[in-house]
Amino acid sequence: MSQDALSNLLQENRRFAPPAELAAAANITEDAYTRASEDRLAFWAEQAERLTWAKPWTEVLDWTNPPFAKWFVGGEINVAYNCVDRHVEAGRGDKVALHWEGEPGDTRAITYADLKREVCKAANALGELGVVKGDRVAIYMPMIPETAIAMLACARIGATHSVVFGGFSVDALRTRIEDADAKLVITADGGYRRGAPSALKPTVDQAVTKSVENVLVVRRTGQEVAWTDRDVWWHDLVDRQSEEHVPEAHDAEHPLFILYTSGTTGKPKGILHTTGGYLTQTAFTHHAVFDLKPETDVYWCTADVGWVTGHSYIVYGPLANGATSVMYEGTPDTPHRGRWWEIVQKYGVTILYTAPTAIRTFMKWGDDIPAQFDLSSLRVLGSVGEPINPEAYVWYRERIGGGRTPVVDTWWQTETGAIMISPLPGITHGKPGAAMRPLPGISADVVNDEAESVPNGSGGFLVLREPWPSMLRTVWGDDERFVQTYWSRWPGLYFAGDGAKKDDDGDLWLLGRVDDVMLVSGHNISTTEVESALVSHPKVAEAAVVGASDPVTGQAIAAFVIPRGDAGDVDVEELRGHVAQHLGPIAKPRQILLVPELPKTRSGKIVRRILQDIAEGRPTGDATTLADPAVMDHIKQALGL
Ligand code: 6R9
Repeated sequence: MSQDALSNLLQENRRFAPPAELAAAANITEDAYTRASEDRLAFWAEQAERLTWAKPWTEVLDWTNPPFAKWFVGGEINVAYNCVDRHVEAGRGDKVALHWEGEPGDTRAITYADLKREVCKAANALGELGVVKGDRVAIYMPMIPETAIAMLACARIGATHSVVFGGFSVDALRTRIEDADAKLVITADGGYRRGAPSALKPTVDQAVTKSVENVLVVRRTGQEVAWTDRDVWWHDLVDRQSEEHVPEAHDAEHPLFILYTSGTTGKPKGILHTTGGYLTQTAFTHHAVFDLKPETDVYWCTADVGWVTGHSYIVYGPLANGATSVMYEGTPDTPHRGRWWEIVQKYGVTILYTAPTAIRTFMKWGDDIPAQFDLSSLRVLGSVGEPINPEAYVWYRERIGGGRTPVVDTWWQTETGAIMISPLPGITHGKPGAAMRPLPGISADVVNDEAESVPNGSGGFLVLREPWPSMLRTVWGDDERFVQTYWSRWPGLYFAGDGAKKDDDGDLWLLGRVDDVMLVSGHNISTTEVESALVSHPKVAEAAVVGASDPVTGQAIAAFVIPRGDAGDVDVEELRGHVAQHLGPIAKPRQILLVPELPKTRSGKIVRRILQDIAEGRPTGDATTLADPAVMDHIKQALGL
């Protein structure tokens, strides 16, 4: 995105007030914003007090060497103790921490007391394998309780974990093992996906490098695995360990984990998160944004643990808060398309946190599916990963939330570690499609090319003005890249890489990655807004929009549309007219291609680069980060390529 600010095209006038009952008992009230703006550091110090520290900090923030921050300087804390032991010590050992549901229908209920035993045994097992504080451990696992147990065991002993998506290839896994110099890989024989065991161990066998001394293997599917001297079964090693393990206090800035962002170019960046600030902000935001009442809520985040959302909002935030969570291993359509709603009904889920890509898929599958289940337990719905289209927001609220539930659209990144911009369910009058305001203690802004704050009613670049507790501390092994990527565009500002606009009330709307913004006849147009206009047409299930080079307009808008129901029905001219009517003639797509699927990453983000190749008539590039590489064949087939 270059000179002129983003055109402010979309108009949305619907508003949803918080339910009175929720507002009356909300965890966070308006005064939190006031207190945080009066004294931001005192506000964060107050939030850090939710945790149990082994040694108090002497300074909240050391920002003398920006952009390298130190939070809660001198403080010492054990993350696993905070997520597990302290709840048991407080007499809540019998409370369920995880209702785990395997894809084939097997289940496990794990209480906080169970979790403590398992984490202690796993921590002792890591010790027996020679893993010590400061070592790196790669975790390549399906969605099973041992994944969370392994992460917590690492945190307990001070080993830094690097979770790699169970869907990633040999190359992706090897690069990550190598970059972090991992000493141990924790994996499983496989996991269940789409009704069948899907192997993991063979990928690890091909990906291990010199630094790896052992591979610790959980038996999940029972499938045949190759075996070497370096391999150790989890049940052989962990099961015979002592259930006692004394948690050592670690420095607030001790490295907790590395998580690689795929990025569209260059080698993946190992985003480094540390201990005290990360846990403070994940715990606070989980409490505030979801209005969590640990005694009565049943919380379910549907993300994969291999995504930052799984780290912060399946493992660390909810467990630090003593929540009861659901964890599900498999896909939403196995064995039937109502599986998620069956799970909500079965466990009485009260808070659901998922991604727009899933919501749009459910819209496509039809309203009658969720309607067959009792979803009346739900009281707060969350969204993350992409801008949520207004239509998807309203569908989610109506069809899943029965028209009662606030929808919180949460903006954040792997780099921010925790939620940064979001409505609060007891306060905010929600606007469909808007992430609304920065959370208390967070200072986000929208600026123009000159780093000037834009007035209400205009768009520009999303930036963060002040350091925050769960911010990334660096790119693993590459301080220079950390500074270059995030802090060099404008001195003193964190550049998030997203476009955003302020509406007339000053509320924030996210507009997609700035690399994806289209420049049509001199106007910056957001892919998100055109996609939302398309999705608001009753015959459109999903849409992805890219700028394709055009001799006349510089770039022209090319749209890929998944029709709802029968594609034969859809009149492409009508859709072009629909966009023009909603956003103005400048945003009318040059071409609309009807496709059966869209290329997406495992966390559900559309990979526009590949669609741009198609729109510009090139052979399509690297598809290795796609959740399902076969999608490209289906698209090409549908387009006769
Ligand atoms: C948590 C996560 C980060 C990028 C981010 C932005 C997009 C995430 C969003 C959103 C609009 C939201 N994004 N949440 N855009 N509204 N509520 O997704 O982390 O995988 O690192 O992706 O995702 O573009 O910059 P990560």
